[in-house]
Amino acid sequence: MPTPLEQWVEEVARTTRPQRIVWCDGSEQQQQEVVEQMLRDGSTLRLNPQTYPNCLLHRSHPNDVARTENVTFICTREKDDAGPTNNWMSPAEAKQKVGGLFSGAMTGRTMYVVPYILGPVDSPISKVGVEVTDSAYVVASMRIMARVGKAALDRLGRSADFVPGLHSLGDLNPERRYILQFPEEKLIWSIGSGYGGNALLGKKCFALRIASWMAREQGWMAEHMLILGLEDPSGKVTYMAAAFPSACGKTNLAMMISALDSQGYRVWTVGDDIAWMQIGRDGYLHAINPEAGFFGVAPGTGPHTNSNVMAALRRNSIFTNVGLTPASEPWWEGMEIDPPEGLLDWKGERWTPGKGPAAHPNSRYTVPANQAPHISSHWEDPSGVPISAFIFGGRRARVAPLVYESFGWQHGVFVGAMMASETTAAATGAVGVTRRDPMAMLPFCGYNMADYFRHWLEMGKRIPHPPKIFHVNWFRKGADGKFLWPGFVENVRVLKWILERVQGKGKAAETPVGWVPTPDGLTLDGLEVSRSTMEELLRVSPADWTTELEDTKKFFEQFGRRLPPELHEEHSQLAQRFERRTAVLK
Ligand code: OXD
Ligand code: MN
Repeated sequence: MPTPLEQWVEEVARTTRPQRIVWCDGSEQQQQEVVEQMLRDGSTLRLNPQTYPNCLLHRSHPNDVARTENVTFICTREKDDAGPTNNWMSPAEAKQKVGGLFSGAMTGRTMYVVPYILGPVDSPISKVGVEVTDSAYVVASMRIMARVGKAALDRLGRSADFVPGLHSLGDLNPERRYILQFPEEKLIWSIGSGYGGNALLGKKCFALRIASWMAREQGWMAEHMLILGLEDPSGKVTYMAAAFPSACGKTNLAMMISALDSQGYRVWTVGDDIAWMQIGRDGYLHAINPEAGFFGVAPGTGPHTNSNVMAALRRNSIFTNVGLTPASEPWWEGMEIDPPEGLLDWKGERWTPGKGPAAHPNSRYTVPANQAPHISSHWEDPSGVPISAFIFGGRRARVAPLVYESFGWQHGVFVGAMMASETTAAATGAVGVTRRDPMAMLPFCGYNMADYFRHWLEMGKRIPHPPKIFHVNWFRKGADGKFLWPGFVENVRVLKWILERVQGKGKAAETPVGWVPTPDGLTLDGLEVSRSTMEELLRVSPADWTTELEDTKKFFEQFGRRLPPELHEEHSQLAQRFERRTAVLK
């Protein structure tokens, strides 16, 4: 009797008609065969084996360099279950329309079957997925990003408890590109793109869109959050999870070198992009990192901004759409190395000054998590790590202060729900436009976000020791358009204040938006930031917040009566707090 997995693979092969089928066992030998295939495909090169051993450079099709949210759909029977912020197609229409594109799509190609586990191999929180793909690049990348092969098959056995994901490059024509999630049947279909966020189906499609649906059904949380541990001078480690939109520095924060290392504050990495969290027996929310690797944005990463990242990616890594030096080494803007003579850009063309960036702004490195120099000794703990603080954040030139603490869980959920950020190159479309991105989940929530907010509110009632909720903004700019806060290694100063607040310490002043550090509340020794800059960084401007309140109101309106009334309540309370303050000042 074939297993449910074998039956599904057979069915897929009947439709896609590959030349051959390869079951991925996760072995090194098979990985090398996959790499050979990538090299033969012509879009991948080996990097310098002395300086970047076992590293590859992959160049994608130039039209396929970022997530394509406009062709990403949530396919639920009822449109309202996908909600107003998701693209929707009915499952029947989606299968009819896109099923045709899969027909014969793998003719003459190899079909790889990639069984994988999201989460530590022996964790009860982990889950099994299986991706079928015709892209060798996807196979090699999945082997870094998830626990692939035999361990997954062993965990699955003859069970049907896996999330199937069907992927084909198709003809890479954006007109025929679709990323489809069917959360009711826990199924993923993706065609026409080889880009990580569209094609590594364990990542955004399963670990966020499908998992967020499962999490609501089953009473846990799947979030677009990094996980880090902050060690204090006593050696105690306090864990925090932070949600920032794509390309806003999650990987850098998770892998941060601490400017306060000499004072005994250091950061341990657990995850850089996704957190799955369940209430533990101790009453704390426990988080695992479902992934096994980091798919980080390369430009802007250098030895001064993040030497941990630079050290991590010196071996066994795949670089996508970065530049290439004549020494066969990767190159990108912000690497702090002058562009060498003979540099090739991300398309493989000769780069010259003035030609634009050599590396694509969304060029990436894919690196095994265990190569992070400060990987936490608990990063594969089956029961996860207990989370004491949630941190929301975005890129805001104005409005949001450097850091503030919410007044409690319900207010914190509102803070997350009104999050906004300037868009980045991680998704196609205009860059630098401010858009609301609740909990950094706008592109990743697999269901109606009004129900998602409800789920957050309900979780708060169930967690005996809920994390405290904070908001940060590393990206505030002065009148001259320059960033006010140095960011990177210095962000630990903000984490230290958060830790102190968690411990019931930390100096703070009450403002309408929440608790903000007093000017002497942050540890600033050794840092050259003037008092007036600090004041500007921590300023809560009523005029900016009036616009913010109006914009949030409009955003909330689209959810109609489905939006939890608690959020309207929080909205009017925030408005009233500003009104009261203005009245006092008058
Ligand atoms: C990512 C993203 O790649 O959010 O993590 O786009
Ligand atoms: Mn992400």
